[in-house]
Amino acid sequence: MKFQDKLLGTTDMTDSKNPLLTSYNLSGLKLPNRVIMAPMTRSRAGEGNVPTEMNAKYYKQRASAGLIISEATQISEQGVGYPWTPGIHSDEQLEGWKKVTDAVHEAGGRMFAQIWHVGRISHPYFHDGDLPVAPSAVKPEGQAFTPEGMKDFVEPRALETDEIPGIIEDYAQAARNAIKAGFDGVEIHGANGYLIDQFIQDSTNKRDDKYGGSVEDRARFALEVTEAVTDAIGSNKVGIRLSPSGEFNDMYDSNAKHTFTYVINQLNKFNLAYLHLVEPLTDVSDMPNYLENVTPYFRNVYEGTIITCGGYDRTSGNEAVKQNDTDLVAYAKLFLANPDLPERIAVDTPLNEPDSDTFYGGDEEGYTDYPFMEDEMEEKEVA
Ligand code: 8OZ
Repeated sequence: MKFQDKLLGTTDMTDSKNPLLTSYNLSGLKLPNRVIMAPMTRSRAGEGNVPTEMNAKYYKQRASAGLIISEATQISEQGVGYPWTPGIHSDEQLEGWKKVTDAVHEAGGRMFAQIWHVGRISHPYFHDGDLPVAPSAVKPEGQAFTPEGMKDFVEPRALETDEIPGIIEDYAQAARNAIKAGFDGVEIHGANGYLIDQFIQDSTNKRDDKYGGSVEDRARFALEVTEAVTDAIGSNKVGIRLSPSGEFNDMYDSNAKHTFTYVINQLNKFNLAYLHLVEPLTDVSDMPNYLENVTPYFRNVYEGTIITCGGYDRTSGNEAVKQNDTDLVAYAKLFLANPDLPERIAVDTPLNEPDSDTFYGGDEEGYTDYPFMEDEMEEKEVA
């Protein structure tokens, strides 16, 4: 019997040793465990930003996750900001994704697509020399990663008010495309300093139309995207990811706690599949109005399912579920390096170490060649 079947058959809410391995009803989608594969950019898509057989193999290997969330996936050409990241707007890309979702489903898994527009975190290289677009013409500190190497970020072009409905429709169309390509749902990427986050936070949104100014107006874009996407595919198939204390991609908000409390309160209206919270990756203890631990705080604000992500291991993940700080725990690097992470949590076996040299770009090395426990046991038997 495959581990996945065993797990489906044996785990229930009474698994007190490993609360992570209890099942969960995600808006009608039955998850056999609460170990979620976090979205991770791997920069290994094929020509035309089309997912490949190799990408299908990578995700299939990880099908024992309670839920796989895909790497960030562009809703349009305008939304591109990194090399070899997949899109979900062309027919070829949909065909590529169909191979991935078929492989994951065949192996007993479930998968959401993370839908993404990078906004200012891009470079004219990706736009035939045109400027990247953003809420306001505020240049990020730092450099864009291009196939020609690192290049300084540029000052983006501020979007005209009448361009915004078209971008919201691109998110909705990407969601319809995801369902067509066989995904079980979508996660709106509202985190980590990309377009939606650039609208929410006041260091990157200096607009004076209805999409900027007060927190209500800065949140408008995120909420209109959420409304369009839920109208397109149904709220039970939609999650959203936010990073309320994140500084990645040169982000800052003068009152982050207040800003995100407003956004998350508003999200309660949509009855989403989940809210996915990224814990801060930097020390924010000296930043006024920033939360050091976002998940326990927003647990008391958000009424639905929460996924938390950020540095959890087996013990702290189990503890977070047991304490009811969260419903589900997403693992990034540990899932990258351990294709059978739920099985390893079940037997409490040592974990493979992720190799950061092979995180982005390249081939099967550091992608599909991390060993399963069975491989390790066979190696021992041979030796
Ligand atoms: C690391 C490198 C490239 C992209 C994110 C999509 O932060 C990303 C990303 C992370 O959400």
